[in-house]
Amino acid sequence: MMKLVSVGFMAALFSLPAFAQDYQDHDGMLMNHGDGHLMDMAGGMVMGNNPDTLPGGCEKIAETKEITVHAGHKYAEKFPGRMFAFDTQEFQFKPCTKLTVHFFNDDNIRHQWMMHGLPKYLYPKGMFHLEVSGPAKISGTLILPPGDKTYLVHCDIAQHMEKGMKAQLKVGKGDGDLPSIPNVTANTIADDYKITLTELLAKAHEEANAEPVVVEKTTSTVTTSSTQSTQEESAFSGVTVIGLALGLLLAPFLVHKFKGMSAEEILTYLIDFLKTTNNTIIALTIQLIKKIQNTLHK
Ligand SMILES: [Cu+2]
Repeated sequence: MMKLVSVGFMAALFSLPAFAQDYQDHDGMLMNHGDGHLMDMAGGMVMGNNPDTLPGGCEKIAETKEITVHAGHKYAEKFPGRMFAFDTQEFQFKPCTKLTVHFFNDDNIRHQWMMHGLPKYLYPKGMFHLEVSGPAKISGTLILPPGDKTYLVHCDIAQHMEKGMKAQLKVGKGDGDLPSIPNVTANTIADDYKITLTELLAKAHEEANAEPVVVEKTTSTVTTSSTQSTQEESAFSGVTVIGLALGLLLAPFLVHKFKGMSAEEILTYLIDFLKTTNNTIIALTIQLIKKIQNTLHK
C-alpha cells in the first residue's frame, strides 16, 4: 500500500511542470544602457523605460497602475483569419498615469508590446517598447502624457500586426479608434469568404482592364499645359541630377545606416539629420541647383 502511495506521489510530482507554463523571467537580468534602454544577454529588451520623469503638462502622477498582458498564437484563436494576438485589445488610463506593463510572451518565438506616438523628447523615437523571445516575461514602466489621445500598441515583428497582434491604448477619452483591431474595429481590408474563385478572377480582370483609362487621363492633362510643364520639367531634371549624384555617393553609407529601420524611422532620422547638419551644405546645394537651372534655360 505504501508503495502505491509513493508511486502516486512521484507521478504527481513529475507531472507538475505540464500544468504550469514556465516563463523565463527577464526582469532581474536587465542591464541599463541609459536613456531608458534596458537589455539582457538572453535578448529581452525594454526601450523608453521611464519610471520618474513627468511628461510636459503633467503636474504630478495621476494614478499608478500595473497591467499584465499576454501575447501569443492561442489568443488569436477566437478571431477568424488571425494568427497572433494580445489577450487584451483595448486599454484606457487617465492622463499622467504611471503605468507598469508586465509582458508575458507565451509563444516560442519573439513578440513585442510596442506603443507609438509618445513625446519624442522623453521617449526615444516616441516609443515605449517591451520585447522578448518566449516563453518569457519582461516588465517596464512609463508615464503617460496628458491630453486625450489614442495610441497604437502592436508587435512590429514582420506580419505579426497584420495577423492580429494589434491593440489601442486610450489616454483620457482618446481621440478615436484605430482600424483593424481584432474584435474592436473593422478590418481595413475585409476578408470576403462568399466570393467564388471565378468571380474573383473576373473582378481582377475588370480592375486590370480599367487601369489604362486612368493613365490616359493623366497624360492628357499634362500635355494641355505644355509651356509650364516643360519649364517645370527642366527645373525638375536639375534637381533630379543632383539628387541622383548625392544618392549614388551616399547609398553605401545609407544602406548600412538604415538597415532594419522602418520607413517612418528613416524619415525621422533624415529630418533630424537635416536639422542638425550645417546649413551651408543646404545653401551650397540650392546654389548648385540654381546654376544648373540657369544653364539649362540658356
Ligand atoms: Cu510578435
